[in-house]
Order: sequence, then C-alpha cells, then structure tokens
Amino acid sequence: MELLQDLQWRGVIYQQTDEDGLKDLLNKEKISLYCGVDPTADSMHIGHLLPFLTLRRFQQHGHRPIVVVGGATGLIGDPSGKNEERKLLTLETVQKNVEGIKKQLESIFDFSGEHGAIMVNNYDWAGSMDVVTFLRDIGKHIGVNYMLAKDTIANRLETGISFTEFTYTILQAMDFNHLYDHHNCKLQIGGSDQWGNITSGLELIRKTHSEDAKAFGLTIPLVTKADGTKFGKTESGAVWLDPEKTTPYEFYQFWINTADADVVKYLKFFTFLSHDEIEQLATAVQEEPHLRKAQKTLAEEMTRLIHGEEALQQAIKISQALFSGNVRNLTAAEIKQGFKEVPSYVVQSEAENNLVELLVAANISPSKRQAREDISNGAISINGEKITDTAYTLQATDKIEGQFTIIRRGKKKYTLIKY
Ligand code: 383
Repeated sequence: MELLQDLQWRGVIYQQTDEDGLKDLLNKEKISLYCGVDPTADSMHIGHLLPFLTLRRFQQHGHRPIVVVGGATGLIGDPSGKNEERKLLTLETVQKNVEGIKKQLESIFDFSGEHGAIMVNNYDWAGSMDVVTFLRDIGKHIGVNYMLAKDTIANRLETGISFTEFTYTILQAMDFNHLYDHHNCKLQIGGSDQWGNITSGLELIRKTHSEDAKAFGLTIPLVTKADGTKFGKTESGAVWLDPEKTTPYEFYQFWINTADADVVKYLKFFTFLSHDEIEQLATAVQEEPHLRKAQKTLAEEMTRLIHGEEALQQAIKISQALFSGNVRNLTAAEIKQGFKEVPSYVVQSEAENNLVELLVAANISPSKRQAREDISNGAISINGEKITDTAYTLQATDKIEGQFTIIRRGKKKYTLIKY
C-alpha cells in the first residue's frame, strides 16, 4: 500500500500544507524529511512516540529520516502549547539531556546504509551564529506581523512572552532552511502543536530561495483518550521511554490498561502490524472483549519495540506472577520492577523475623492481636504461600536473593519487605 494511504488509514495525518503537492513528490522520488525534539529532559516520553514512529514509516518506504536534537532550541524554549514562560535550562543540563535522547532515538531508527537515518544537533549551526548575522540574514525575512498571527504567540500576548521565546519559531525555521540546503530535506513533520513552527520554516525557505523552491509540512494529531483524560499520564506521572524512570513492566502495564474504545486507534498509531492483523484484533474487541487480545498485542508490540524481547518476557512474567499471586519465582530484579509502586518497609531489627512483629512494624496489621488473627484466618501470605502458624519466624529462604520478602494481606494488598 502507498505510504500516504497507509498514514491516512492509520489516522496519523492531521494537517498538510500542500496535500496534492506532497503526494506528487512522494510518487516521483524518495525524499529526506525531518522531525525534531528538544532536550527538555534526559528521556523522551510516550507523547513523543507518534511523530517519530511516523518518521519510521517513511523510512520503511525508502525515504530518509533526519532527526534533529535541539541542543540550541532546547536552550531557548518552545512557547508552543505553553501558557507561561519556560524556565531556562543550563547549558550543562541541555547537553546531558541531548545525550540521553540521542541514545533513545538511535534505537528507534536504522542509521545504516545509503538511506540510513541521520541525526543532527541544531547547536552545530545555531550555537555559533552571531547576533548580527542572525538579524541580517534570517530575521530580515520574517515579518513581526506574520509572527504575531501564529496561535502559539498570539495566545501569549495577554499573559506575556519574552523576546527569547518569541524568537523560537525563527530558530526552528532556520533548522528547516539549513536541512533544506544541506540535506535536500523537503518535509518536516511534527505534532499538531508544531504547525506554527513548521510553517515558519516554509516561509523562510520561500524567502531565501528562488520561486521554485518547494518544501512541505505535515502534522500529526494529538493522541486523545475516549474518556477525555490526558493520554500518556498515569498516577505516577509521565510514561517515559527510559527504563530507569518507567520500568518495562510499568510500560507494559500502561498499554495493557488501554480502554476498548481506544485500543484499535492505538494499534494503528503505534504498531507496525498490518491492516489485516489490526482488523482481526478490532473484531476481537467487538466479539470477545473480555480476552483483551488487542490490549495484550499492543502492550507486547510496544514493549518489544522500546525495550526489546527480553524485557518484554520479563514484564509478562511479572504481570502473570502478580495476577496469580505466585511470586515465588521472581528474581530480585523483577521484584524491583513489579513492586515499585507498592508500599515497602525496611526491616529494622532481628526481632522482626517474627512474623507477628513484622506485620505490625511494617504497618500491615494495626496491632499484634490483629496480626495473629490475620495469620490464623489465612489472610497472610509470604512470597505467595499462605502462612497460618502465628509463631512463624522468617527463614533465610523467605528472603529472595537476601533482599526482599513479599507479604500479601487479603487478596491484593502487597507490602514489600526490604533487607
Ligand atoms: C526543535 C527544532 C526543530 C524542530 C523541532 C524542534 C522541537 C519542537 C518541539 N517539539 C516537542 C518536544 O520537543 O518542541 N519545537 O517535546 C514535541 N516533539 C514531538 C512532536 C510533538 C512535540 O518532539 O508534538 C510531540 O513529540 O512534534 O510537542 O528544528
């Protein structure tokens, strides 16, 4: 299937600057195209995924992706979608963030071969430009009225915007212009929040080149949820691509928890499954929703894509162990992942090897009397095994790799005991 048709089917096209023109171009030749990201943190989150996965779809059709890491723009701050001025990051922070983000992008694209992806940092051309050159060669081409008409700037005129952030769109325009000149880059894609910045680039390319210079912009819709809440947020915050921030298990769980009303849309957006495969899963959502086949597939595809096969298998193992309560065979590393959000207690003394003492100390049971009752009622289990002996003392074998004991009270209430 043709690329643009596929993108349309997946619902990933929001706006285009010249739909027919781009179609003609892509029919005629393989192009270079780009998408940028600012290093505002040392990791990307799932809100960044859609534009970069879309870029990868272009690569699968033989086009060359250029990824811009905003070492310069990250020092300025994009006002798009923000209703207040950003705090400036230090040069040091931005450089550290650039490294983290570069590593993640490297795992999303294929950089090898003639049509391999390219990664560039806009600090390399914008960082050393002097202010007089900027104002004469770049600024002169962009009208202030033109800038004031942009949503992202107009929205801030009431509350205020610094000259620094006001200028941001010109810096991004300079990037497109630079890539147009040096890499024959004809298209910029980005989320719908980037429309203003993308069109600034087209304006600058038009102004600094002859009449027949032609470039394109395409934006991708904001990912929404059927229940109206924000996509990509959980109780513990953003869903990061960095496994230290969001463990592969948590990442897997995030996708597993997708609502039936959203799951087909997300399969189209985020996975590389074929139309047939997605249509079959859509039928499964209709006919046997309780099996959650679509959610499982989505979670598997996404976890494998971002964290690899091994981490995916671990995430599945942890999920099954937590679901069945059979946690005995988890390794300490798996426990760390799976029990990150569970209340924990660090053992203070030898005496707490006594189960009753431990239940009270760890705040699992409110009193010793209640602790004994809980044990004899069969409400307490250690590493998935029910303990009914009120005189029970924890053994070395109860301490998984000498580090953890998992205590459960009732059906679901887990506490992680740490040594
Ligand atoms: C910088 C220099 C360029 C081109 C783009 C940029 C970054 C851009 C921006 N993008 C967002 C970011 O970095 O701020 N000015 O967090 C997000 N993107 C992508 C996508 C998105 C946007 O990285 O909509 C979500 O992920 O465009 O908010 O020459």
